[in-house]
Amino acid sequence: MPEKRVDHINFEELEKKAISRPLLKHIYTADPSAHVFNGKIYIYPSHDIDAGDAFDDLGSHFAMEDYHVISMDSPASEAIDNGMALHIKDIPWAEKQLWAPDATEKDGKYYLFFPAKGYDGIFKIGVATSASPTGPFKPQPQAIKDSFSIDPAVFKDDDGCCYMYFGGIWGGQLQRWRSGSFNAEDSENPFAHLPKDDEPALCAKVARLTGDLLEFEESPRDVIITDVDGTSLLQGDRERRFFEASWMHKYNGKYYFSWSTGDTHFICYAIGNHPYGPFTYAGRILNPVVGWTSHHSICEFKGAWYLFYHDSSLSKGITHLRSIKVAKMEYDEHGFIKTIDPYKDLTVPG
Ligand code: FUB
Repeated sequence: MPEKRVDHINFEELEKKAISRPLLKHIYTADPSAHVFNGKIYIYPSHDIDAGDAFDDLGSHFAMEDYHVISMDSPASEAIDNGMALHIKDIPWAEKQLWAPDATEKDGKYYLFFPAKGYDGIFKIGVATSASPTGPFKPQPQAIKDSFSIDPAVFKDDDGCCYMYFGGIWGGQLQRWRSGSFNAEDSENPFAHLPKDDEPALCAKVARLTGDLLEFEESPRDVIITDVDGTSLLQGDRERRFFEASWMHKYNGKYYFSWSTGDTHFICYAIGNHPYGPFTYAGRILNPVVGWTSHHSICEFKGAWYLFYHDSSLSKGITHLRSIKVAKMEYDEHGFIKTIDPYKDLTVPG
């Protein structure tokens, strides 16, 4: 993961052209998963810190240790930091790197899903529960059985069934699970075990959750993304292929799967007729932001749609010190999402 160049960016100009401001300034936050519970917006972000770990292609500099839940009465109102909701020291199986989380609600109970590296250096996904959307959350003693990789996003369909979408390549280790078990060979090389450029791209994964939301009810399936002609996107199609940051939302009865293209810095989406897909590539939601990563969520509030995302403008381009933001999202008459430029008349090169 080479640092994105920032020496050419005029941050004063960027600030003026930005379409939205950081929602919080007293802490750094990223990967915002937003939901409406009881008429209020709750955001479940990563809590970025500078732990002093050197920048590398595996993302070791993302050394987060806890989660804070953020609440807002509306997308225009003040964002409230509700304090620490879960700390890594309270998760028995997890050693480090609390990356992008998500949450859902069932029968008045709240579930926080999160990735972390275990003491064996392997990313797994855990779940913690609380009676309140803001926590504190009590983690299960073990990671979810058969879970792997990073970036869980839990989607509750209209029939109440919950599906977890997850996965991320390079430091997110998804490519190490291609044979069904973890391949530890060449462990410091983030590019080892990836498909070749002319092979179908590695897919995000989806699994339906059990009724108690604590386990997978089935083996994870591939989230297949095809071009309009029905062919799978290729690994070498770096401006469109899946990298990390899965999200699912439903609009007018269709399922919209969205993701980050990682090293090309776009948020893209594809549309399907079922939570399992397949999904047809439909376009870009967000052009590149300042900072290497791009990670988002999409949430409806009072009939309008919002994109929650992050950038590194507040930290003046430091990749692992990001700030969550929100912008209004619009669809055209055919249900396609209008691409958002995070800075008016200003392109941040990938
Ligand atoms: O925040 C750590 C990692 O960076 C996330 O898990 C990825 O999606 C990327 O945003």
